[in-house]
Amino acid sequence: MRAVDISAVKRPTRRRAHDRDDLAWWREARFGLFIHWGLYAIPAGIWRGKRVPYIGEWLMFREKIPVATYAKLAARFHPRHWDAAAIVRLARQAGMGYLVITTKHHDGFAMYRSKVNPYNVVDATPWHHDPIADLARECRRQGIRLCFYYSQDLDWHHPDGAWNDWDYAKDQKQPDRYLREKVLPQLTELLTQYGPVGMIWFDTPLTLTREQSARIRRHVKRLQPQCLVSGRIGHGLGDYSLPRDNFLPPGRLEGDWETCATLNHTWGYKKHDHEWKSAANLVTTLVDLTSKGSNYLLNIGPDADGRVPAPSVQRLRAIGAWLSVNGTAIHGASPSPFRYEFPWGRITTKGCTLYFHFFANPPRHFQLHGLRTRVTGVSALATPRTKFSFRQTSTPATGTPVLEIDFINVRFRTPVTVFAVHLAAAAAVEPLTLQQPDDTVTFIGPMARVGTDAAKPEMRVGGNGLSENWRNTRDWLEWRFTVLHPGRYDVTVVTTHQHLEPWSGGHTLRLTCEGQSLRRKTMREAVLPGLRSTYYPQIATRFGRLSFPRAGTYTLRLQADRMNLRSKNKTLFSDGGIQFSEIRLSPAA
Ligand code: JFZ
Repeated sequence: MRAVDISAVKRPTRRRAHDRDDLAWWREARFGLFIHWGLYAIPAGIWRGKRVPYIGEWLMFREKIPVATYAKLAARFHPRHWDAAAIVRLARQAGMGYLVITTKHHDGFAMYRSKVNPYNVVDATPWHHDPIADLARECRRQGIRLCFYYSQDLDWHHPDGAWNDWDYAKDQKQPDRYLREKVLPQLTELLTQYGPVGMIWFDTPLTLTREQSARIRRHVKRLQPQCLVSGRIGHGLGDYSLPRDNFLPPGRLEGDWETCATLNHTWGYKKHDHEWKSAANLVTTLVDLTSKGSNYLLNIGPDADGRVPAPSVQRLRAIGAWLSVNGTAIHGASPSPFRYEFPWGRITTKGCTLYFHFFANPPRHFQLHGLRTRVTGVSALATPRTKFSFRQTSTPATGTPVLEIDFINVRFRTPVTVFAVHLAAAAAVEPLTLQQPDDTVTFIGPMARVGTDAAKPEMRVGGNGLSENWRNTRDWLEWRFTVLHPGRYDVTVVTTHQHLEPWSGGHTLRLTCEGQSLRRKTMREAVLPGLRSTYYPQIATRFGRLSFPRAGTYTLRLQADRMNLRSKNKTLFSDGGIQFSEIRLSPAA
């Protein structure tokens, strides 16, 4: 069974120039509110007295609840505390520019007035009310872009929808009838009943053909040409790309991306999920994603009464407070000129200004390697009159540009403090992987050359920056890099996996550089701390030591000597091969 390629990665098409403007508002926003709200908020992650360990909105599927049973929840849906104005105000207070609400999730229940299907919140509940009409009114009034989540493939209520094979025989399903009877007519309703719609956020394109995805896309663009289509329409037909949920890339992404994320570990409301991320984690994640060219779509799951959990409100307002001071370094900002991240923080760009986002108090004598462009000034973003002296030199041995900033009397404001570095022109940087001022060197997939001892490599580095289809010993990754300080360095190879899926380890890898060769089996020796490890554990294997006799440019290659492929490591979304994340060199102790 081939891993499902939910190719939410937009295939480059020869789009006419004006299409790009469609994304202008979305790029300016950079930060949006995701809202998962529906009948699944009633059981709230509890079924037959048992707390379920998985994401709350998947209850019907995971418990194989018959349609007749699940539909009874509608009779209990009467949210007395639903307040659309408050929710849109919360998005504004958080510094968000758009809002994506679930109009129909996988359970097939329409959270709006649907004339083409009675299984909806107006006709099937005692509430008899259309919350989407409220949100449309409030988004218009408060200047937030209204967007709709719509599950175009999975539908566990409609006989022809995908993935309910406990009520309906799989081989009896007619997907085209489901598109004709439900998907296309409901998209017509959504795109004609509520005014301008910013985007349709499709999801889990697991069974639909390319032709069906293309038909859905054409349908949306015919009704509202400006309405964006998210990457999970599938088959690369989206207007921008999405990685898997809660995924943070190892390096800068190319093109337009959006990462959707939870505030705890569920999208739909769960009574007992109190594992809320800290405001510091959330601000740092927003900075990380913006520096890598990705939007951040952060979720709330209102309860069955329409209330937004207080911990969600607190955290969104905390992010908003940070953006009220530092928003210019995020809203409308472009990614870092460097493809890799920094141990001290991240960089975002706006015109000829770089914003240095520090995750901790910057060292007095701060250094940055690789910036070729002349700096004209350095100031604190929060207090622009606070200026810092700086100088630019280059290392004698390798000619590597070095920017030094004298961060004297810095007032560090947690969780992230931002400095504006003004340039004489658009930023230009050294293209190669570079040794950092803390003497570490980090090698990431997006900066590698993919090669093979065979005719054509099968392995590739995916748009999300991780290796894909690395299932043989012929293909390899190779980097050119610059060492500034000769010496001996400890080598760590980092691989990863989605936290609910098995880790593909035990492969014997060979790392060669400068006539030296290190050969090891990947072992789960440590899980590296960091933002990414929450959902994609960074599994570290120590590979030994490399020596560099002089400063200069070197080549490093990573190749598998022996694969340890296990079918159990194959899942719906991963091919069971090596998921390479990075290699780290750190000065030998
Ligand atoms: C999907 C939904 O199934 C889920 O309920 C929620 O709406 C989320 C935002 O999207 O979940 C996914 C989709 C894609 C992947 C994983 C979970 N993926 O690509 O690995």
